[in-house]
Amino acid sequence: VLLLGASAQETVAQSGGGLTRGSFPKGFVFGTASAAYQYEGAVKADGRGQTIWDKFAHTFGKITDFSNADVAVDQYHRFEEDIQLMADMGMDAYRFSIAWARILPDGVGQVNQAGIDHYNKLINALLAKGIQPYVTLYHWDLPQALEDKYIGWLDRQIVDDFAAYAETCFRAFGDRVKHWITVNEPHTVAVQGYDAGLQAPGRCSVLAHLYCSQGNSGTEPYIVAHNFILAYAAVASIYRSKYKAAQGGQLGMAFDVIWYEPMSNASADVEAARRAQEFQLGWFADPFFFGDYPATMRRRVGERLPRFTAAESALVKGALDFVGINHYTTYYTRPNDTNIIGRLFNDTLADTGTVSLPFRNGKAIGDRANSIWLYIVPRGMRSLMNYVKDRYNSPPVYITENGMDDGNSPFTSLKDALKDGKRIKYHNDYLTNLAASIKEDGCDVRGYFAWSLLDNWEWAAGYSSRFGLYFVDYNDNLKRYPKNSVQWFKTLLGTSS
Ligand code: PSG
Repeated sequence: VLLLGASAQETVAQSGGGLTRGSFPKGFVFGTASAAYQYEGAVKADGRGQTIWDKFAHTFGKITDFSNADVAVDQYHRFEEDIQLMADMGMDAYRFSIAWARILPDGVGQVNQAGIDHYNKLINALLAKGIQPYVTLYHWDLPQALEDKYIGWLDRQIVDDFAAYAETCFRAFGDRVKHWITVNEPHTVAVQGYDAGLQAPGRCSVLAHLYCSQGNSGTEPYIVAHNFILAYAAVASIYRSKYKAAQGGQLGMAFDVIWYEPMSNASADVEAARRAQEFQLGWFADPFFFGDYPATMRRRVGERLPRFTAAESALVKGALDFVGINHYTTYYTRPNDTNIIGRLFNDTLADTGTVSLPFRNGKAIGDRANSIWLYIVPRGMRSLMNYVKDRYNSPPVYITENGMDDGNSPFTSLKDALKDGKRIKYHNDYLTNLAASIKEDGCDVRGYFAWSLLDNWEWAAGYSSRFGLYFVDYNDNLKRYPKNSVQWFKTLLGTSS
């Protein structure tokens, strides 16, 4: 069975799996994605301020391999080389994030010209190779100064400060940047940062504050989420009134979305899967399309769920130009209203009254990647695109992230690490389902970004996880080597019929 699997992967690798650019609509955008803290390194260079992730990564016990991203993959200094790697594959676009603390080291106030200069160089170098910049304004690296000043995203003041930072970026880069992803995965931040406490700023109240010294898992995720939504709306309103006419760009957010399949056909399971999705995508997307949170959330979370005033609701509704979707995996879902573990570890999960698992009757839903949460279920992509189309009336969508990781074993030779047939099959199968959702189901999907260009620093998993199309040799000066998936993408992107 193992041998058969491997040879099937090789066949896909050689043929390109039958996918070509022609499998997608004209103008469909292909790119790779990254994030400042996971890539840049150079954390003290050119006046950059400290961020909550610098502090978190340097807190003992938070990162599984005891690493930090002080150096990461050094893209701050190697961006020209890396842009050549993108050009070699024939990529149309690059999604990267700007580090707020390079632009405004204290989060507010004095602009750091060296930070502006850096991103100008990066953007110009991309455009010189014909690669469009898709810019994330916030990929989790909040300036520590704002966490110290008012506990960051928990305070309404963040809305104005984020808007001022965004406006600085529109002014500096908006003549060349036409796609802005304001916030990456507000759901992940709310849940991992303020409920489970597994990511920065590491707040939670689970286990009687034994794990996090401060936080409230039952209330803070909802407050933070609310401020993300209001911050987006403030930024969109500024962009539309002051910059859009001259710059002509588009604004969106990138939502992390697991696809939930009912554990069985039983109506309780079907209901549970729907509810899990309302608590994930609905929590953030419903306000932008309907002006309020899902009714299910209001019913279950009650007074802990903040309310939009009529004016806020009007500002939020219709503020997204496109929906960004980071999609990796699919789970089975069933109801669970006595969720003891959920209550202990994760209060928003307990609020959903559901449990989602990658197993049914002891059988996995798909092959697993290296990350314990990442099961490979390509059909989930097509189901999810149809869900977005049906629930939100066909908004334009970009897949802002999709990919899988291998482990980082000291016993794997470089030669073997470059043989990533499993990754090729992953992208082939997810892209095949994406193409079907567009061509056969009529979903309006405009582009696809593979996570990630290079192996990089995978947050709490540190360097133990390798998501790259290119391998990075952490033992030899961070040298980049193409994995086989690079050739696969090159073939896909080079064929036009
Ligand atoms: C969060 C949640 C899921 C997947 C990925 C993320 N999920 O529940 O399926 S994090 C996301 C992030 C990026 C990471 C990448 C891989 O935006 O920075 O490196 O995915 O984990």
